[in-house]
Amino acid sequence: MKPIQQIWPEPFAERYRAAGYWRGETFPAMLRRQSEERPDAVAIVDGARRWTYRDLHRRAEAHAAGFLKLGLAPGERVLVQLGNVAEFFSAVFGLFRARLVPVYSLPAHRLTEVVHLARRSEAAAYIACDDYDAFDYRALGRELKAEVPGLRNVIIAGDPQEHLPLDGCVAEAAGLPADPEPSSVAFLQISGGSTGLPKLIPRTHDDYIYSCRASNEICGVSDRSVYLVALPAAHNFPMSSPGHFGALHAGARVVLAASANPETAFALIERERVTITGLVPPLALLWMKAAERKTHDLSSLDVLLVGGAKFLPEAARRVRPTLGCTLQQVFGMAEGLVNYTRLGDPDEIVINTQGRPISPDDDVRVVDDDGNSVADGTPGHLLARGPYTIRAYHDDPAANDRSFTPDGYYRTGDVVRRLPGGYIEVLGRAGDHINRAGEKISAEEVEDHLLAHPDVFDAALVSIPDPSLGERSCAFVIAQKEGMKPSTLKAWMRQRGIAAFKVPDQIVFVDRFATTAAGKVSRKELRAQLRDDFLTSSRENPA
Ligand code: AMP
Ligand code: DBH
Repeated sequence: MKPIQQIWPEPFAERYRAAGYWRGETFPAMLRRQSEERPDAVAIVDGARRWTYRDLHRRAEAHAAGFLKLGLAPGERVLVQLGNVAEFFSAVFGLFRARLVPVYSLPAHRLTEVVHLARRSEAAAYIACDDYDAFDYRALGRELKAEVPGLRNVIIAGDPQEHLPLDGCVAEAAGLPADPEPSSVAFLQISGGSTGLPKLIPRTHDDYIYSCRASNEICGVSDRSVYLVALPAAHNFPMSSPGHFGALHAGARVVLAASANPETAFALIERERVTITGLVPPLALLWMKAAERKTHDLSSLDVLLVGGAKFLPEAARRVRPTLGCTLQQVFGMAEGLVNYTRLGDPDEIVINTQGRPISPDDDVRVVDDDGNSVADGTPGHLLARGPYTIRAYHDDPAANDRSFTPDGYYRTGDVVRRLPGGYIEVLGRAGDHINRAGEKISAEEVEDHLLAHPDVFDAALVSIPDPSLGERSCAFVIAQKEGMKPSTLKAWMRQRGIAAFKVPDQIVFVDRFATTAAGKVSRKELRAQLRDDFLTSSRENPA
């Protein structure tokens, strides 16, 4: 088994400890502390289920012992693909307590993604819901086990069929190992990434808890807060910005929404007196529109965080008038760096910028193509290093070479402008990925799938501006045969076992791709050119 680690050079680690960012806290210790300080406070609300901090702690301890009894050994990795259900928390805190390492997968992932994550992390077990959002994860678990021989156990929340029931993975908590080291990796988070399949991001207890704790301060989260998890719980944004882990760190209440649609979410806001939540821009637009009908009492909502993709100023301006709460823009990434507009910031800042970094020790640089710093106000590539930004992905030397500078900065891939006060405006990105409503899609990965079709000669995937999604994906395809239809190719993509958000929104068949005089064109240039041609021609022919 390859070791999992995340190492900052010692002088940096020393400074982060001395400055009080890394305090030696761990996730198991955090939950134990809450269960002692506020045993009867409600920690998790999932439909009619309400778990107090004591309940959550007891369940996590019992699972920790149960997982070890199954034969899972401390240090082993466990792929977790649970929806927004209470079991996400008992299972993940159980894994932390047993020194097992959760690897997060999103509910939208299908066989291709889970096989990749399980192989790359060398996962020994898989934990999923029986059925979630009309998809049967038991069948997925069956296929996964067949594909990845090292994966020994499939554990299911709900009706397990032939698999192991999560409910049954419990044992007497006596004899559990000591808490993990604060500097050890707590879990593998995943990156949407711009090339290929998701990359694995090792985050330590120290660094991640710091980002949650500091986010709480910036977003005003206290033990009186109620945080609604509207986005998928495994995503870095609702997990840490300030997210459900931030909320639990503060002793607040976490309310789980099975769907982020306004009908479901508004009813929960009213019932649970939700004070804070986070959304991607297309959902924020939907909520603002739905709120005009005033069907529910949203008066408890203090703060709405919007991020994951650019929230346009015109939309940002409408948050307070429609939803009656304060907007915080958040620009973050699973690799670390998170920026927020602050609660007291003037409207101009909140509406027009994506915020400024959490930490005084977030070292951000904006550079030109040659790596030289550019003046404030000038667009450039954003680089970051700091007390909660990783220095390396897990087991991916090629990505590490591309994504980190020799002196340890993470190349975010984002093109930004730095404004007075250190605020950042996101202008776009350098890499070829599509940011579809906050879901990052790698052009390369989808092109690879398209090329696997026997009648596809070549394919290029590009992003097209979209009024509701922000961006949608458009595949330009050269077919080998006449008469192929976009709907047939889409249907074929859908059954390839990939997350549905990766299926191109639009497919345009073309006869050939233009090449330069030398007969060569990089895929990057090709995509840019196809996109520009498409946008120009659709302006000329608005039909
Ligand atoms: P990931 O690496 O999958 O966690 O995705 C992080 C990326 O999402 C960032 O590098 C940005 O490209 C994008 N992103 C996140 N928040 C924002 C935002 N508020 N505005 C624009 N882009 C964002
Ligand atoms: O898009 C993201 O990955 C993201 C957005 C906002 C994120 O990871 C975060 C806040 O922490």
